[in-house]
Amino acid sequence: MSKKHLIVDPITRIEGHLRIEAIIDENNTIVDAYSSATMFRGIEAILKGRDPRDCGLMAMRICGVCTGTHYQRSIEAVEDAFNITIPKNARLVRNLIQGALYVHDHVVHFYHLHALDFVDIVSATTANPELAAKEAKKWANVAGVEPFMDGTGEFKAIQDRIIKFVKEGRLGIFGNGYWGNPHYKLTPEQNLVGVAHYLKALDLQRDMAKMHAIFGGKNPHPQSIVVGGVTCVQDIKNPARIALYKQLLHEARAFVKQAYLPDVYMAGTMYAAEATDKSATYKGVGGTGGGLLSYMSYGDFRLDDTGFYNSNLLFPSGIVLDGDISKAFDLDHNKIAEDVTHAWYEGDKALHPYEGETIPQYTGMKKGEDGYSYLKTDEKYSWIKSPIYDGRKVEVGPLARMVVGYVRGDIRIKSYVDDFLARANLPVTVLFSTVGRTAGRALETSMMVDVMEEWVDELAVNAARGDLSTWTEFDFDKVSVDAKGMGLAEAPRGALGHWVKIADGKVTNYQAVVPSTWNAGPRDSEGQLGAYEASLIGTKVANPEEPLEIIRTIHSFDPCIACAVHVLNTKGKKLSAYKVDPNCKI
Ligand code: NFE
Ligand code: MG
Repeated sequence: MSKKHLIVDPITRIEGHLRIEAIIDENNTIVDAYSSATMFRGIEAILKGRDPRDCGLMAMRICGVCTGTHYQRSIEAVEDAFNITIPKNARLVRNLIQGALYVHDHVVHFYHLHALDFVDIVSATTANPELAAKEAKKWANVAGVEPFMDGTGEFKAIQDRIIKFVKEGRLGIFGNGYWGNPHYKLTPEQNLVGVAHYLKALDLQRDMAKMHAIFGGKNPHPQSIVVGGVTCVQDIKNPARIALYKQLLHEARAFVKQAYLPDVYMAGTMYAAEATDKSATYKGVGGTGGGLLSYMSYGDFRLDDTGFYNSNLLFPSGIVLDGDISKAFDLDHNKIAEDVTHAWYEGDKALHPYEGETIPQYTGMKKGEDGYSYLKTDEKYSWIKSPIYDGRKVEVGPLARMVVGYVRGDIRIKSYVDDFLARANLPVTVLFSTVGRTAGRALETSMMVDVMEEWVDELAVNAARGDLSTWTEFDFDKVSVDAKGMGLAEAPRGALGHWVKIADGKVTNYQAVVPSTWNAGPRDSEGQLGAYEASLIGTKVANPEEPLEIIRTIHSFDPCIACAVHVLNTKGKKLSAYKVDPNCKI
């Protein structure tokens, strides 16, 4: 039998549009894979010619998911250009806004975008609710806590709701799952636990959005961050606002510790065989979905006020290569470049983001003999560029942050990772897998809800002492000489950089290289696979008609293609023209 060409397009339950083409052999094992962003869109172009103080508000419209992250990175790039440092309150508030985003984003990802790759919702209808309650208690106890949900009655009520939906054929958004696929490994009771927490997480994510808005002003796009600090001094002064933040954080913490983490122990254990299956890896370490095994973190969440690039960080920066956890390399931003050999843009050499160009050059798809359109994988095949670090492809994201922190010997990160592995009785190499990527995100969330309690207390104490400073005054006309700056830190999905060049008080070049660009990018000029592509190699697909394994691994990165694709035209060529009529009546 010859090789088969499998296409998953679009991959759903993500932000944006993503197409995966995978080549499977006669054993249904993936031997090659291509990741393609199929839409062209952009924000960076409209930043050119603007006042740099306005960039943040526009740059954050790159995405509606990781919103405040682009906002903050953009503001930091301008602060870096002008050498502006921010007051302590501003640092803490920014940490609290970002922290709320991380918790919101990771919980939504695990339950609403990813859980149904592990949890078979239809199987939950046959569960025994009493045993499900026991199962929930068992995994909570593994995590060292009591379960989030009360017990049998609550599980029964949720099961009755699902049975009703299934009987009436009203599965709604759950209607198109690959229910019954042999690569679903949980028992009916475990599936019921997963579905029950899925529904609980819907409430939680609403509260996390509120938390984000307390200091951010609103959600999804906050508005209280400005060059030099933050504007929410009234919220810092008001003990009731701080108390509300703490209360919502308390609720989030309970869910993360008593539902999310236990569910990750449960899934991690039930899917451990995949996570440690060496035959399914790209480079022979870890297990299914491991992929590149090279990780990069720019580092983030400043823990003191010694300056943007000098502070101690919650997530250390660094690079770990080829799954070698004996050493981490220091990050040198000069080694970052974007290659467009296989992306639909003009250009013949990899460029540093300060010099970045984005000139579209769409070369289309090819028609197969079967009449379907296929990517021209030898040529250009994606709207996402291919970022490289020192000529290497790397993975970014929560797992990368955990691995880099772990290898750096960061005490806090090491304690969360070691505790997880000890309780689950798993080796550290289990992290190099699809399940490990998902566990890494849960560990990060667990750490985040703990450290955010420290930050909010620090803020309350500082305000109570009378320090209400939130902004560093500067004279724009004096500082705004020709300058360039970068905001290099982290977003929920990984390393995020914004680079800005300024002349005569106006932006002359702007470039963002985002986490999903690093992970979802196509091959580079050397033919090195992107992180998504590499992660699929060696995976066995139980039923090619139902590519559950492909979706599961790609989802473990939490793709955001809206973020990954931007337009920038450094030559000032007109890309399109829009006329907005403010008096238009619809
Ligand atoms: Ni659109 Fe994003 C995050 C950024 S993308 S969600 O996290 O930056 O990869
Ligand atoms: Mg870009």
